[in-house]
Amino acid sequence: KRETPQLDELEKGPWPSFVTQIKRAGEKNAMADDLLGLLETSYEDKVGHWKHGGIVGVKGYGGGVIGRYTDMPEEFPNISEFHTVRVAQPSGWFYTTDMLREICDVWEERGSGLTNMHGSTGDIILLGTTTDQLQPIFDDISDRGFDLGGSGSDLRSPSCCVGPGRCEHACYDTLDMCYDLTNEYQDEIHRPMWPYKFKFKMSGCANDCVAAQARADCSIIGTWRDSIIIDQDEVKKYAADGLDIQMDVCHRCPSHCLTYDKDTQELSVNAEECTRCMHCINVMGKAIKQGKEKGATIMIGAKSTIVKSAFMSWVIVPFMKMEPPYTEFKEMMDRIWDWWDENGKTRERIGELIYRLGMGEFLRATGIPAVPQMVYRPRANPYVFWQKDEIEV
Ligand code: SRM
Ligand code: SF4
Repeated sequence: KRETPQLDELEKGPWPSFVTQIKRAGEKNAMADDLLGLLETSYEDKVGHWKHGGIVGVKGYGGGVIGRYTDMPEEFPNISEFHTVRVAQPSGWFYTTDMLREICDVWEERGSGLTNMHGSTGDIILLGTTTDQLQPIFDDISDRGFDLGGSGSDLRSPSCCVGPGRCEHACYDTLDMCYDLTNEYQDEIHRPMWPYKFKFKMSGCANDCVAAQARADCSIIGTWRDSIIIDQDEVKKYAADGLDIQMDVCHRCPSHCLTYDKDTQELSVNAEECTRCMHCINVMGKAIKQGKEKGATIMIGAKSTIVKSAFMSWVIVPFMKMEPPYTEFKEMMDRIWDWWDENGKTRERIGELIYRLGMGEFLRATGIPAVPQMVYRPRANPYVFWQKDEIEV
């Protein structure tokens, strides 16, 4: 049995440990066992022992596999090649258990058996295989209806919230749109051709359960155009149950557009001021419903820290109907991608290009009309740092 005193420490916390899982996998898989040894060595040496190699992949695809090698191949021969395979997830991560078993069977036979369900872009991440197994893995998973996701300078696997599959807040069919865009943009996903990566994320409402606003070059956030609908009988029930409507709903409305009359127990809205943030609906879901004219707000530019800095996305279209085949949206995307492709420097994402050349230039080139909702980077940084005394343990 392999001794791993450093890694053992990581099993002692209150949460399930990835170390325990790798140990279990290591009992039957030599790659997983070598991975334990390499990780232990990394903790001893205080350096990572992974390196990038050349490009590896499968026939006809430029993305979907990330080449990984260790710099200690003599000590850990079973993971001298340890490539990651990104497999595009079904919209909203719905599977049958049979399908999951089949994926795992392929992976136990041809890889380390270790997965990351799911990676933070959304894919099924299969962690660690050798170059000669890549094509057979791809053939096996495509026989089962799966495909590789994106990596490198291409369109990354679009991802969406669970939307109408389970959630009454969904203002458009996020699952359908994610599936539709994935099929429409097969070339863009599989053939890296751009200055850098591009991500779509679809959330059915402003609760933004896939955190599109902080992570996607293009966020598609469900909303409605008309007024919220208030059911006064249900408002009275919330008041009777002890909800402090003035304090917990009106006071926390960001545009202060709600008025509550304590005597009549009636709630009213100044619809023009409502920003459709979802706060009141989250607190009083039975009494307040979204309007009837539903669609989405299109936002641009979110990304992480490399090159310029971390950006949150900002509005470019306050309201667009979101119905298949999403022609208006796709035509706009084509214009945006053309402009980015023409002008973007290597590794410059769309948000950074707009930052460099200016919003006016972007709007002129793409034909998107300027509107007051285009508040540029309403908050500049998605990271929130908590002070010690703000944390409840
Ligand atoms: Fe990422 C680079 C892994 C989601 C922003 N990311 C990398 C590299 C290639 C870095 C490296 O060489 O170690 C990692 C490849 C690891 C490997 O061997 O597989 C890597 N990123 C991942 C994954 C696998 C982490 C995870 O386990 O969840 C995620 C992809 C899984 C999937 O496909 O589902 C992953 N990366 C993200 C996200 C979150 C998201 O997509 O929602 C972000 C922030 C949003 C964004 O796109 O900015 C993200 N990864 C980055 C960046 C910074 C890019 C930037 O413009 O600021 C890099 C650095 C780079 O590209 O050079 C990066
Ligand atoms: Fe529901 Fe909105 Fe979350 Fe999607 S983002 S799952 S619609 S609450």
